[in-house]
Amino acid sequence: MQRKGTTPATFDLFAEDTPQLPSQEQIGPESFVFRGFALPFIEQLLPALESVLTQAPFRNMVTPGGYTMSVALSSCGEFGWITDRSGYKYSPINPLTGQPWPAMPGVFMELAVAAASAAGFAAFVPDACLINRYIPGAKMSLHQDKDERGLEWPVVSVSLGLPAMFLFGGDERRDPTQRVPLFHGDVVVWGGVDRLRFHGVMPVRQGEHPQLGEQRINFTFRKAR
Ligand code: MD3
Ligand code: FE
Repeated sequence: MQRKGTTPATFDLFAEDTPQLPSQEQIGPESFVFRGFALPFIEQLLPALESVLTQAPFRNMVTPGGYTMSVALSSCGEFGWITDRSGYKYSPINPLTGQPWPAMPGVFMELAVAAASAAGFAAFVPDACLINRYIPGAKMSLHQDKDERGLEWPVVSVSLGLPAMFLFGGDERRDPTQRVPLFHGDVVVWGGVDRLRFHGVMPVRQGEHPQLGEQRINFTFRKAR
């Protein structure tokens, strides 16, 4: 997957189809893609991520249906997202360590607040950041995010590493989906009428990212309570 904005611009006199980063796209009435929005934060973001993962390592969770997710998960902030035999929920304790989740690093919070505000959601203070890791082949099936109590708040997502094709559906599982490619540094904000739309991620393709290697990492910032 080649990102348009990274092709050399030499003699490109008609460059309107090769937007420079950062740029903004609207994919729903209240959903926005901010291309490259996380790039100015990267130098601080990656060491903060390392520190979180040392305290709360990734694990492949098993759904209540007995299916082991191909996406590995961790969390930071006041609440993390867990599954057990009884279902999915937010918990202040990491069941793997018996400890509270690592605090949300300052740079994570700054990035989430800035992106929400750029999309018109003022005063967004997330209390949970879910961290997903996709190795090549990993995918996320079409689903809704509705375990949060504060559905009036948006979700902010940050994509790092290998690119992925995001699937954005409608309010019903059977509704058609639009495909949105997401690249290293892209930030997406979903809120309002788009908050309960079905969405998923197609299997991540084999590749090697210069900074993150053979993986895609996605942060989703939410207000869980
Ligand atoms: C649209 N993660 O963790 S982030 C998830 O790339 C999840 O890892 C995907 O879906 C990923 O639940 C996609 C994008 C996302 C997150 C929440 C949404 C899109 C959303 C909530 C409502 C609508
Ligand atoms: Fe989701």
